[in-house]
Amino acid sequence: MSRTLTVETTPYDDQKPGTSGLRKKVTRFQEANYLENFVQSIFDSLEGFQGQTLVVGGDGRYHNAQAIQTILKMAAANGFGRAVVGQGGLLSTPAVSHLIRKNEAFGGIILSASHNPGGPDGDFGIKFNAANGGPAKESLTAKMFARSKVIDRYQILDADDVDLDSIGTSRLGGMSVEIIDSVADYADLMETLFDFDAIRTMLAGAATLLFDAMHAVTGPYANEIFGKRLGVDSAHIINAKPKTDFGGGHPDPNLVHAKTIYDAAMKADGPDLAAASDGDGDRNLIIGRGCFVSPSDSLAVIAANAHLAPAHSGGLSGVARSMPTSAATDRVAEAKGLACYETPTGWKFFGNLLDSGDITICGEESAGTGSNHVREKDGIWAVLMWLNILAARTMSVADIMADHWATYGRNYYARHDFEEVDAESAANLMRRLRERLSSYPGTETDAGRIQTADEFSYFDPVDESLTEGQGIRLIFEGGSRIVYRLSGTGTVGATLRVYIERYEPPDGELDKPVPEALAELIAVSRSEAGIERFTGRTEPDVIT
Ligand code: G16
Repeated sequence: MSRTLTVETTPYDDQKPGTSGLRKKVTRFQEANYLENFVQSIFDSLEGFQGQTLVVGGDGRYHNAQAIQTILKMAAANGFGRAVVGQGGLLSTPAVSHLIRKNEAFGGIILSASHNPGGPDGDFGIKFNAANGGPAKESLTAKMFARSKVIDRYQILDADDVDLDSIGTSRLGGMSVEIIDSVADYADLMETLFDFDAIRTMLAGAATLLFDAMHAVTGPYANEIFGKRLGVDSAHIINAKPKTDFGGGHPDPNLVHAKTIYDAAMKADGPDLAAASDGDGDRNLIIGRGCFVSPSDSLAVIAANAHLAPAHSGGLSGVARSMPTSAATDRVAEAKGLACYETPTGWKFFGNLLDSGDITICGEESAGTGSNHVREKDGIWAVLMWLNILAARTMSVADIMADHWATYGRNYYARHDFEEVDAESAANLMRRLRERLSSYPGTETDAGRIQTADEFSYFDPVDESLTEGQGIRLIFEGGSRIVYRLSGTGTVGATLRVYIERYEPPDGELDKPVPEALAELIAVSRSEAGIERFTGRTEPDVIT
């Protein structure tokens, strides 16, 4: 017989959810009651979940399975009626979003630190997604944080662990626990959205896909969808076995950490499409033969071509991008007469617009693209969308990009990350920029005259909430921009992100190397913010 225990605890002061949930070192999460405190703070911030369904899963990183056992016992003790859990504790973030919606669940708990490294010394993370399948809104995460600061007890069932590996239903106190196939429901959803016949036919011909699952959660999804359902040779789905430490790698689908597929794609006989996803399967990397597609451009191309996929054959209702994402998508929206929204960084800000039907497609510069099929960004979805576009247009990725820029112009774009800088120095840098905002308009720089300068805030047209302090923008005459903001996903010090963008019209020079096209703006981005003075850094750690 299991019984409910009420355990006394003391608060931690660092459980403020960031851009996407609470992310800390694994070792922090292993401290006494650290996870329990946060889970109870989630439950204490929710109302009306008694007897309801909770979806639980994670990206398989170190500590995933132990954390799930704790969460299930706490969910049972707190009165949930049913838990739906991916086999082995594995569920990609978009799959959780889909399962919440499909099961009409109260919500879900996702365990992931996304693209951050895993293993005993790596990172861990936890977030709550609501009944719409999307990440908790700011108002709810604020409640969780407030609760975490005063929490003094939590409830947990004193019971044996659940067998996470065997599909089937068991009981945990008054709660039923269903262990389900991690992939099947999600794969079925994908088949309803895209023209699998056309993609299969294309891939059975000369066209090739190379997919890197980075030893993270998308391996089983890629094997089922690309392998079994679309006929891709298993040799072309690499690093497909999920590992608790991602094979010692860094599951960030960028040109540094997915270098193998980048190198393959740059060869004359490389794959037509090389792609990767991250730790929890929501980010994507798209590379054509000889042609890297930036996430901002990928969003714009998808907005321009989504009607070629069955799910969007009737057209789009509108599109949205996060503020630091380039304005390439705005050009498409303008040409097609679509509403276009600019939101703060964080997928949670797209939720209301997707729920209200104001937008169908959205995306971010941070390798995220998605649609109204779920309420998370979706890596496999983005790859399938590109495959669908390639199958319909029978053009190479490079030709699609050239055609896109010739139609809409090109937004040259780069993001420079200064990682693990001293948090106070980074805050001072931002404060100084903020203080100087009113003096910027009219200032002449080597990159042109600054027209406006502001700190981005967002008024949500659906729930009328206001979110302030979302990044400093210097906007130049002609539309060039420099944006500064501090990341909300790091676990050590602060990460300063500098986003640099310049628009080149369709009849301009469209094929310059990006660093050359942005050279003057990059120099101004460093000097105006005093990056070296505040951070001691002369060059960014990562450029994407
Ligand atoms: C999360 C959020 C994204 C955000 C990204 C980067 O992604 O879901 O919306 O763009 O972090 O955020 P920041 O610039 O604050 O580090 P993921 O894939 O890490 O969950």
